Amino acid sequence: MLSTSSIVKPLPPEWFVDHDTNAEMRWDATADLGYRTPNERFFVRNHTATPRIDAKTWRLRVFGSGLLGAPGIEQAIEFDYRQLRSLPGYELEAVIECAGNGRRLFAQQQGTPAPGTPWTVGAVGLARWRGVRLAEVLNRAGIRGDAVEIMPQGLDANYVEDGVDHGHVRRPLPVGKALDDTLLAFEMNGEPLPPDHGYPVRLVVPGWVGVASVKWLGQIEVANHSLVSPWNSTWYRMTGPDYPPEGSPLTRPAVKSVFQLAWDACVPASAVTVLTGRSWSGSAPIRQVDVSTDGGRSWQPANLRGPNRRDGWVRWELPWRPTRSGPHTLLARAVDENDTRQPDTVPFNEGGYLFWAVVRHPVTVVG
Ligand SMILES: Nc1nc2c(c(=O)[nH]1)N[C@H]1C(S)=C(S)[C@@H](COP(=O)(O)O)O[C@H]1N2
Ligand SMILES: [Mo]
Repeated sequence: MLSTSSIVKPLPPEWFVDHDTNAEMRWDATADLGYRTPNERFFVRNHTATPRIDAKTWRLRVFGSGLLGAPGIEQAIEFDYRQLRSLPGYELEAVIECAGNGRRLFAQQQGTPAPGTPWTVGAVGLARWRGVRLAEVLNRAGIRGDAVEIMPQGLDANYVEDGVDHGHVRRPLPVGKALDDTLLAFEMNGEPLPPDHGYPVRLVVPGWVGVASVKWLGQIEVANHSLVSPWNSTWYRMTGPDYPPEGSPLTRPAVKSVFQLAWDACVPASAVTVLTGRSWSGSAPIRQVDVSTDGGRSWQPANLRGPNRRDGWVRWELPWRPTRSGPHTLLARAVDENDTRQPDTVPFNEGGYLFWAVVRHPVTVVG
């Protein structure tokens, strides 16, 4: 077992790669899994450590200038766990992906390392989330027509970096997205949220970078003006020589593809191996996935399987019978229904966010 005390669930090394307070899912261990990622396999991204929260004493506080009320008096309303669970339920399936997923590839593929958790491509998972629509709660709290942004905040410990205390994890979200399809989730794949994934209640912001889906939710500020936190002003925005200095906070990641195969996997020569993988986009279903087994010289369309919806991913496969032994580079390139196609390279950004170029996956054909 890996020993990171910041995560509660077991992290067997055959399922996870240890990144200190974070745990990356190993795609090569997912061949037997269905469409959704089981809770015990789901990657964990913790700025600090998983807090243990008692649902009986837990409260969600909703407050701020974006709520109806008498002028000059701050409005605030609290919901407890039972009240929340008694509201009309809502379910959705959504991918949660860390904005830094693929960060290691800025170094490995483009020669420009970026600081931060060196994820390969396993900081992503898909679950069925059940809870209540955030719109339901905001409407009951009396959100004003001129509210602009909300700021959900976690109950985990303050995030301290290089001696600077940045406070609790919190990130502004525009009211439009909050009222559209954002969920206050208390179940993940039919079970109460596991501690590491936000128990008792987390936000799920479909199609947006993972950091928007604040875990262990304790309060939501609703404001009639725009809001700022380090999570939208310092981190989780694109900065660097190819980006305008003011930048803009990350919202939807673009298109990505992965093979469900170990890095440097061995594949038998003169036998058929069915290559399997998944592709997803933050904005639309996937139209097509092309696979190359010869380093990008020739491409063949993969067969798409099963569900293929916006906010989800699609499974695909392609049988491959290698004829030559030795090192090979596999590539998978997806295009979504908005015509967004994975590029060969992406411009560098200092945070190492949103690596969405085609991944060059090394394998060795043996025998
Ligand atoms: N309160 C809180 N919410 C959080 C985080 C955190 O550290 N604290 N990490 C965020 C980030 S960066 C990501 S990618 C997702 C990861 O969700 P998971 O750990 O359930 O996979 O949670 C987000 N919500
Ligand atoms: Mo993240």
